[in-house]
Amino acid sequence: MEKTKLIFVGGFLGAGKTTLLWKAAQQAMKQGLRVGLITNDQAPELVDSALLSQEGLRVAEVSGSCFCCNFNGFTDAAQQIRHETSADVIIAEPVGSCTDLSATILQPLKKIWNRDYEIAPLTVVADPERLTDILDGGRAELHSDAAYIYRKQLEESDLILITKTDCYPSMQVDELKQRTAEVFPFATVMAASALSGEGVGEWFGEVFNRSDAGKRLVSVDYDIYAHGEAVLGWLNGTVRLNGLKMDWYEWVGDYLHNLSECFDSNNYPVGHVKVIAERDKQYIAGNLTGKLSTLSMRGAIEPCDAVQLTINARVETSPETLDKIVNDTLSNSIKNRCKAKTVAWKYLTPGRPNPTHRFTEVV
Ligand SMILES: Nc1nc2c(ncn2[C@@H]2O[C@H](COP(=O)(O)OP(=O)(O)O)[C@@H](O)[C@H]2O)c(=O)[nH]1
Ligand SMILES: [Mg+2]
Repeated sequence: MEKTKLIFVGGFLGAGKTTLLWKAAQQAMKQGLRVGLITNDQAPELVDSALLSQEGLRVAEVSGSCFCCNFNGFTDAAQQIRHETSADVIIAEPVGSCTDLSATILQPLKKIWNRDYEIAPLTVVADPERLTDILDGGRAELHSDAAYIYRKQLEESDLILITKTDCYPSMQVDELKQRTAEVFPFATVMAASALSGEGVGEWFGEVFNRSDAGKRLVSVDYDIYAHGEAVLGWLNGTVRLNGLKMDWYEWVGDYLHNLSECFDSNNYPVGHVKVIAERDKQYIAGNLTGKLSTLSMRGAIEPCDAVQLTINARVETSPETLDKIVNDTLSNSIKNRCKAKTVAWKYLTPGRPNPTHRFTEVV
């Protein structure tokens, strides 16, 4: 069996990783490639997996721990996809608050799994607004330790992909590319819109054809890293909503709007809040990647009386407070309209990262 190309797409929460996976997988399949995807989170009930599966893609999930701290969970998932589908390429999305991937994932893969996988350059996806603020020496509205993680992700990248280019004039994108290349001269800098697809093929071609992965190791202070992750409350939940025939697009929009107002008014910075409402093959997905102005929605469900709603929230507040806000807002939003039955519900603070491997030399 041929080697499978393994492409990692890192980058901070809300940067556009999952959307890129989805668009790149669609384009690659059109070229006749067999594609598998791997998502990752600290807890089960992933919106990303639900969303990608809704698109008919082969998705494996490593949940309960990040790839770095459960390296064998990652390789098990990759092996499963490789053997079930004879995948030509697997695209994997590590947790958005993870860094030090070169030392903890790429080097061990190059050393131990060289027979089965050819590793692509480590891509780090960056949202233009947050990236600009970081280049300006700011914190992108994040806690300083979370901003530290953001910078480390960029520092260790082989390739920085500026995303969401459809939202900005091309001159502004070109300027940002140039500034990024000056600050991170070792990385290839590219730009794309995963939403429109522009630039995605070029990025995919670049990483698919290159195998200079994890060219550098960066020094990461695990105390700051651990604290940068621990300032975020983490909540993953799934509920079944039953009610009268509802306009679910409007309901999901109202719910996210109310949640966002609550986070903003309390000054709890949002890493990423995403929800997906599913009914058979139909879905509505909603996202917040910062303040209320970042709210976006897509998809459609015909009016019906029951959906399954999955919520993933990473917000700078305690998990208990996050749980209370998400729950109270849910209760207020469904009042007199429908009933909620909990399928799964978990809130936590990520533990201190404790990688399975941490190489100190480039392989
Ligand atoms: N306009 C625009 N929005 C995007 C693009 N890529 C992602 N997004 C939006 O950014 C938000 C976060 O995207 P997601 O892929 O879930 O980010 P992740 O947390 O890095 O996986 C969602 O609302 C997406 O719809 C893009 O290229 N253009
Ligand atoms: Mg994602």
